[in-house]
Amino acid sequence: MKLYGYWRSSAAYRVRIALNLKGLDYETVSVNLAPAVREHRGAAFRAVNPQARIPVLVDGELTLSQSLAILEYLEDKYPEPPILPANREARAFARQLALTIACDVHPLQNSGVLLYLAELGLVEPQRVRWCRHWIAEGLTTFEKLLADGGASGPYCLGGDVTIADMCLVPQIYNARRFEVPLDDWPTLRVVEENCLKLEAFDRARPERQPDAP
Ligand SMILES: N[C@@H](CCC(=O)N[C@@H](CS)C(=O)NCC(=O)O)C(=O)O
Repeated sequence: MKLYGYWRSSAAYRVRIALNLKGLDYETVSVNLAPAVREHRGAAFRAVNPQARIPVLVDGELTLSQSLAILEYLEDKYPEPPILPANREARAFARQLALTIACDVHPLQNSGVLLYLAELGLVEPQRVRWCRHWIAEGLTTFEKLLADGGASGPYCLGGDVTIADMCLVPQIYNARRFEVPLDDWPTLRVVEENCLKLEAFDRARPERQPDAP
């Protein structure tokens, strides 16, 4: 398998964790998202993904974008170890948590959105404030959802890692990047700490990627 990604992409980070956890070998193809380069906007990468976004997983004849679709595909094709709970209600909750981040938090701070906000006239401190606002709102919701769901740790849904953890850990990485204080989310910090003790998460960290500076 081939994964088009970028060291600092949190959506690619989700997929790296799943691939590692399932013990799958893959080749990394780095697509440089840095504002000065924007390799993803060029014709070569658009031929891979017309949406000009990463991650993209290539598995034989299949070329698939959208990190959550990729996670579900990996789960279907390589079910062991599972990254979705067997219980229907828990599975729905794992998806709810994952989508809270993937649909409602992460898209508001990706590089294309931030560049467009700059075009609309928002200066850097305003753009950072924008990111911090949506990250804080999303993580507050996530913390409350875990508390209401009776979170007992060590991971979001108890003893097994799920797609919820795969979305949470990269989002906390982004929160740190934008210097969002994490004090209000003690449960999330503990889950992150527990996840990062696992080799699959540790090897997926941005700073451990071959294209990291
Ligand atoms: N919903 C997509 C989001 C993909 C996405 O926005 N990826 C970012 C990197 S984390 C990207 O390619 N950004 C490029 C841009 O915004 O122009 C997914 O989950 O895969």
